[in-house]
Amino acid sequence: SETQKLLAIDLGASSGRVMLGSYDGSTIQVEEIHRFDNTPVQVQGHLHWDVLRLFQEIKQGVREAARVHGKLLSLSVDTWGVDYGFIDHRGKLLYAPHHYRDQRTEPHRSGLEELIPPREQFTLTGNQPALINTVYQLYADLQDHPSLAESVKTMLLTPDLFHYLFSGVAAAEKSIWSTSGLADAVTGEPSHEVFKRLGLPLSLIPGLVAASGTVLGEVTPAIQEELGLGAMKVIAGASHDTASAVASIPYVNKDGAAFISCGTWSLVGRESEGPVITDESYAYGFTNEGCYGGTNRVLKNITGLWILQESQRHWAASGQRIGHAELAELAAAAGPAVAIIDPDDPLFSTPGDMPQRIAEYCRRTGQTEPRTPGETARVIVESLAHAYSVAIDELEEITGEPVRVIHMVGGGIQNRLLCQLTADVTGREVVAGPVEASAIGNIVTQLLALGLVERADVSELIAHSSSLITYQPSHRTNP
Ligand code: ADP
Ligand code: LRH
Repeated sequence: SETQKLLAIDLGASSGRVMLGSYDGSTIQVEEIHRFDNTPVQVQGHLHWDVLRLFQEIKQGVREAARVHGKLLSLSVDTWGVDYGFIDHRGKLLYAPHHYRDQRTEPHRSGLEELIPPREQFTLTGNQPALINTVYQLYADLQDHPSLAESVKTMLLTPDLFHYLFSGVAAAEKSIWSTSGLADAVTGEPSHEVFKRLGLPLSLIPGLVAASGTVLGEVTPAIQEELGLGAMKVIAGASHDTASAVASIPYVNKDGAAFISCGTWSLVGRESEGPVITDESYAYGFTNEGCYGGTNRVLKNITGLWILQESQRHWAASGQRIGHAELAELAAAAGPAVAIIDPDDPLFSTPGDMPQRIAEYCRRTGQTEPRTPGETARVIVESLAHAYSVAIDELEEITGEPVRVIHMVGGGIQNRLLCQLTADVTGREVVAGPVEASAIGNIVTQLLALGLVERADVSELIAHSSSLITYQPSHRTNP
């Protein structure tokens, strides 16, 4: 049969890419068309995403794909969670969306938590309360600038914003809303209860709520002309990058499996029929988010390779440029970690001099300070493996099901040391792949939305389309 071609636009917190997916009826091939850095901008004391440049880079990739590959059926955007832009009454983006690491939320935390205490937020939404959540950001914005209630027509979470820029259709896709702290735990729809209790205008919610895998419309004629495209559909796939990544997991047996999605963040979890909302899952710091098909995943957001990325940024600023692959090798060569840090310590959550903060953490906890980039990277990677191990054990406890195999996906699995240490410290088999998990999951949800593949065939289709690496626990580094 004819090969179908479509585009996945996958935006992570550290980089974005336009990927071509080709499906010939038996295999999905994914090819990178354009990759670009995603560097936030500090302006007037606040941290923002440069979304216009991101849109420009995306368009460049779409133009290139159309030039080389001709007819493209559709595109879909998936992005990191929680952030949003405001659309005004003229239909324009009001200002560059804030980055979730911006610190304007902290002063409003207690005000919000008086209106809805954290444990109740968890019950209402299934989301673990966190300052980065949309709900904390939106509440802070409206407290700081009450006039926004008049000047804003709609708030659009990041993937919904790009879909709107491409198609003119404003929608609330369920998987991305499931990261917000503003959606109902059971229905997945924006929660009127939460909006009302916080005094947030209900009118901000987009009129259209879209399940993952909804055809929203067509790329506007103006963009078709600008980029030299034919007609092309805009699809809300699983618009949260983690939902897309999880849609790409080549499970052999879902029951005994957990996943770790490794990028800027490490997401450790497993799929479940419904949300897991108990005192235990709350106390351990788990959250519940939506999967393609309306099921749930219960997971923990662990501050992941961000700590490594920020260290690299710091070294580069002082003249020492070390790429990802090189740094992974230095960490492997450095030998066992001289210290173990808690990646979720607040010290590591905001931009800054990470190597210095790691040294500070080690002094505070009476451990040896790593000195070289290799030793520092080793501390980070080994600490992540330890954090994963704790989360996997907790996951078994809160779901009451043993975890026998861990699927690791995302850019971070190119760090083979991280995968091996994860197998060693957790004492479980690790199956690593695919690397471009979000892009592949994005393509798959589009193929499903277009009726070109069947749900039951997806795992196998992905397994035979990707190269997977298995790591056995060696017990070498087990504590
Ligand atoms: P995000 O989607 O959050 O932007 P990615 O899934 O692209 O993140 O993963 C990026 C991370 O993957 C980098 O921070 C780096 O630690 C790791 N990585 C990328 N390429 C390599 C490589 N060649 N070797 C080792 N690690 C890599
Ligand atoms: C990972 C991710 C994660 C969280 C965070 C803000 O890229 O989407 O699942 O939502 O970004």
